[in-house]
Amino acid sequence: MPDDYRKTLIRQIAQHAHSEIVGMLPEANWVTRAPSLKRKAIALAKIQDEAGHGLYLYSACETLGVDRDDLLEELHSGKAKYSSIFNYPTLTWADMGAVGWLVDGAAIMNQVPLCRTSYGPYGRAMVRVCKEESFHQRQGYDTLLALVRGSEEQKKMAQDALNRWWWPSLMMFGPADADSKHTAQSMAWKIKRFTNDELRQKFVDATVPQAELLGLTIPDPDLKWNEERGHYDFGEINWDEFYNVIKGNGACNKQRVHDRKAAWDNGAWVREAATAYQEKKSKSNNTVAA
Ligand code: FAQ
Repeated sequence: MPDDYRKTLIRQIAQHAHSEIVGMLPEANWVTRAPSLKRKAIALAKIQDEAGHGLYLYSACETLGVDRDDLLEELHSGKAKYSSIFNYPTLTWADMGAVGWLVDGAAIMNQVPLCRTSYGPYGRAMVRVCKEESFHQRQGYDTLLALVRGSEEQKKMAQDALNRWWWPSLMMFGPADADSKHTAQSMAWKIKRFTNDELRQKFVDATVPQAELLGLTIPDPDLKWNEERGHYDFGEINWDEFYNVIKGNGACNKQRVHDRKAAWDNGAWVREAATAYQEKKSKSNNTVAA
C-alpha cells in the first residue's frame, strides 16, 4: 500500500471517527430535557449509535497500523480535526430535529458513496453506519414535523433552528473544490467518490423540497431553481466562519474538547479493569492449555 494513500486514509477515517464521538455531545445536552419518554428513548438510541459509529471507524483505522489511543491523544491535544458542525450549540429542542434532518442528512449524502470507497474496511463500516444515519435523519424530520404542526411558537422554534443550522450544514462538505487541497488526489485514489461541491449540490437539491413540505423557509435569498442546470442555485457560503471554526475558534470548540478529554480521563478505570480481566483470562487459558 503506498504510504501517502495510507496516511490520507488515516487522516480522513480518524477525523470521521472523532466527529462521530464529538457529535454525541450536542445531543447529550437534550437527553434529560426531551419532551416525552418516547423522544428521550429515541435520543438515547441515536446517541449510542454515534458511539458505535466511532468504534467501527477507530477499528477500521487501526487496520492501517495506527493505535487508537494515539488517535484519541491527537483529538485531546487539538491536533486532530473533527467536523466543524459539532462546534455549534443546540439551544432549543428544535435543534435536535435540525441536527437529525440536516446534519445526519448531510452525513448520509457524504457517506453513502463512501460505502464504495477503495479501502474495504472503511467501506464496510460505512454500510452499517448509513443504515443507522438514515433512521437518524428520519427521526430529526419527524421531530420538526411535530413542531411545525404545533403552536405558532413551536413553528417559530423550528424556523429558528433551520436558520441557525442551514449554513453550517453546507459547510460540513468541506471547502469549495477550488480550495480543497485533498480532493483531487483522494478522487484519483477513489477514497472520495464525489467532490465536496458535488455532494453539497446534491444535498441542497434533496433538502429544498423537504423544507417546503415542512412549510419552513431556507435562510438564503439567492436560493432558486435553475432550469438550465437542473439544480438549485444557492448563495455564497461564509468561508471565513468555516475556517475560523476549524481553527478552533467556534462557539463550542473548547467545551467539546474539554468534555471528550474528561470522558477519557473518567473512563480510565474501565480500561484498566478490562485490561486486567483480559490478562487474567489469558493466564487461565494458558494454564488449561498447559
Ligand atoms: N470540518 O481538502 P479537504 C456525522 C478540513 S459525521 C472540519 O476538502 P478532505 C455523523 C480537512 O480535514 C461528519 N474540518 O479535505 C453525525 C482538511 O484539513 P487537514 C464527519 C474540515 O478530507 C451526525 C482541510 O479542511 N464526516 O456528522 C471540514 O478531502 C449527527 C481541507 O479540506 C466525515 O468525516 C469540516 N466540515 O474532505 C454524528 C466524512 N471539511 O486534514 C452525530 C468523511 C474539511 O488537511 C450527530 N470525510 N475539513 O488538516 C470526508 O468525506 C472528507 O474528509 C471531508 C473533507 C469531505 C470532510
